[in-house]
Amino acid sequence: MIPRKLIDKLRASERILVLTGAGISAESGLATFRDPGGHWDQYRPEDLANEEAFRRDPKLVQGWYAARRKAILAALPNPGHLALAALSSAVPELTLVTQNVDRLHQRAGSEKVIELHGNIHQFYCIECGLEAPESAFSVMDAGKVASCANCGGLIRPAVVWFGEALPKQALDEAWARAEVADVLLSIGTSGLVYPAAHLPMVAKRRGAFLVEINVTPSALANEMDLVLGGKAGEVLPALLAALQTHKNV
Ligand code: BV8
Repeated sequence: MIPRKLIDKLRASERILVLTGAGISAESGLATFRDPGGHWDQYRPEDLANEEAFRRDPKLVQGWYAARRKAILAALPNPGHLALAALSSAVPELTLVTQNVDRLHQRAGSEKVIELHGNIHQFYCIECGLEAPESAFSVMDAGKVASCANCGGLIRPAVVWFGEALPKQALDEAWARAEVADVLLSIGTSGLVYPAAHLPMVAKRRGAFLVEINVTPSALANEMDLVLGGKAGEVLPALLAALQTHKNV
């Protein structure tokens, strides 16, 4: 299942960059965004993941994020997350950049995770910035609008919405790592959201070997040197096992 060429590339690699998307959390039972039955099935991105939509219908958007947060807290890292965490100790240097906001990589043991789109575990007041207390989640779970105890402003998730800039430090670091990567693994992402979807191109321009792991070809598949069709939770453990087997030869 794992081409020898990829094993050789990984064994010779000094710096690996991994970019993940919602697909790596699918086997933890979490909906993706654009697959059938995914988050966007019922809504369009513009309906939920942007500030105008939030201010227009805070109950809908808060309720959607609170429900996702609840599902994420009940979910467990899957073999794909765990294999990536183990991979980072099987190679000289691995940088993990994620578009996901679920923090399952961290729960799987990945230590250094660059979060391009923020995280769903923290909420804050859109007016004064005060971090929301735990009690705000029960208000949202009850279908009510949670507002700030300090100034009455609306409470929002600490994620990056459409039209919002990505965290500068995360973006700069991801770009810097892409420019020196010799292998890039793009895992479980449709490659449709920018600027995250630029990352593989940055690495490619600098000569990196690009690999995609996805159940269906993404929008970036034609740019890849190797496309491995399959579930991240199956391909990544096989990749780790193959690397460890060949390591001993
Ligand atoms: C910005 C919020 C500027 C958090 C999200 C036209 C052209 C190019 C760009 C644009 C454009 N018009 C507008 C833009 C910019 C826009 C954009 O890219 N739009 C797209 C849709 C065209 N980008 C932005 O607005 C970004 N900000 O540009 O700001 C700026 C600069 C300075 C100052 C001010 C402003 C902000 C982008 C972030 C938006 N936030 N979500 C949340 O709610 O989670 S995006 C959302 O999509 C998620 O964050 C998600 O991470 C992201 C990407 O989706 P994927 O992770 O790839 O998930 P998806 O469902 O799409 O795909 C899943 C994949 O997994 C599939 O391929 C599937 O086959 C695969 N899969 C499924 N199961 C498995 C699997 N693979 C392996 N194993 C499995 N088991």
